[in-house]
Amino acid sequence: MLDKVVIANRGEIALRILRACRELDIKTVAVHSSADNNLKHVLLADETVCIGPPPSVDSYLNMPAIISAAEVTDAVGIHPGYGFLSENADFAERCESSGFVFIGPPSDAIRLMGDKVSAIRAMKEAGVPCVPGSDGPLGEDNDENQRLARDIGYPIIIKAAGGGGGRGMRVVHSEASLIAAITVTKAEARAAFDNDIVYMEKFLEHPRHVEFQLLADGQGNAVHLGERDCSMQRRHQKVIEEAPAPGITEEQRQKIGERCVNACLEMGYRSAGTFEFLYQDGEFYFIEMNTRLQVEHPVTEMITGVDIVREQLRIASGEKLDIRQEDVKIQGHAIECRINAEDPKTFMPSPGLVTLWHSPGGPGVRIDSHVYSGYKVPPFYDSMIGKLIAHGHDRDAAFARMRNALTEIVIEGIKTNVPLHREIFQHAAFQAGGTDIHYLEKRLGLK
Ligand code: MV4
Repeated sequence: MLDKVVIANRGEIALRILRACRELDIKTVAVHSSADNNLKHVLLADETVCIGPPPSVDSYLNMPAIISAAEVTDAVGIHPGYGFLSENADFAERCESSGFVFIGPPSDAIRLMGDKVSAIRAMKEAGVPCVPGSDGPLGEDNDENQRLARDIGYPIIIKAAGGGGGRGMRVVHSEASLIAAITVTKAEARAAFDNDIVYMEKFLEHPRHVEFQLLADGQGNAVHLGERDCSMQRRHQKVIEEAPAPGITEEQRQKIGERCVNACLEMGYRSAGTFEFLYQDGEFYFIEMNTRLQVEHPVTEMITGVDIVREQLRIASGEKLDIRQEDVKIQGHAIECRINAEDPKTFMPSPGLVTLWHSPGGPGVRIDSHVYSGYKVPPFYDSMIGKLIAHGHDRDAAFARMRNALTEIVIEGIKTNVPLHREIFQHAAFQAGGTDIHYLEKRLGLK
């Protein structure tokens, strides 16, 4: 097993990684910015290194500072968490070339999936169902692009190969605006990603966002841990996630899960990974793969009993997966509310001193948060300050526990989106399950 790991992240996920390390007797190094001396995992870590001033570019995105911290502490591995450098292939490569284990996939897998055109090509070859669209990048020929769009059928969407997560895309409803849309999307993509390659897909108008969790050991073994529904989102920020996805049959799960396993094996994938699909009218369409641990991984942990961070650490230390697909059993239902330090009406960030933090509890209730009474939320980073997760024997039971927990939780001193969650859990359509990616924004009156 790895002897010592640098946790190259902050907040709740840094604490989550620290806990997994402790269970495996791995020593921890918390690297942090000068704004984060009082983070819970910094207080708990075996060693700490301040790697720079508050702005992320100078600290959590500062590759030489993180690698130097690993060197001076004699660490063996580096866990990037999510966000920051977690999907930066150059960082993964620099970790490895400096002699450290990057706790994630091989850098070439990150690079392959970071380019959405090469990702889709790899998925098609592995038999993963994709959205009807251009076979690769769009060329310069306007007539040909118009023919392609007509064949696919409007509306279509133009997406940047270097984009993802909602960046660099444009919907086109008719031929009149196609050529201009391609030109503008290419220009924006060149400016944002230094890569003007774009591709075309059929635009699905009312899909759900359903994603599959994978684990692979890079030694010929891979399993899927079923799927999550992440359709409850606002401006590409997920608000509530659940597992399993309402209405997905065991047959669909095994069929799509098996294709994802196959894709992992074919590309020599290692560590945790997520296959994002759009799900509409009973069909799955792959859109992107995330090559990191995800925020919403706990809902999968709750329904499978698999500790995903523990498995990442074991795999990174060279151990084989000891979970077989037939051992993965989905038990009950889990749901997660992201708790943000923000105004529940305007969504403006609300950093500051948390004067009182009271966690809910009881059977099937889990809180992943670094916040405590007296903690000051700094203004420099993402506003997510924790996750509340409820598990039950079925969806209704999980909902009942979540409603209780949302009633019990007390956070004073800053504004949070807890009141918004309390309201959403009264929505009949959400309670019925299967609402699409536009539901929440419509209900919030933003569309
Ligand atoms: C789409 C789509 C409809 N049709 N692709 C947005 C984020 C990025 N991961 C892909 N996205 C979308 N791609 C086709 N062909 C609709 C979206 C989309 C979306 C997807 C998942 C979750 C939330 C979303 C919100 C708006 C649009």
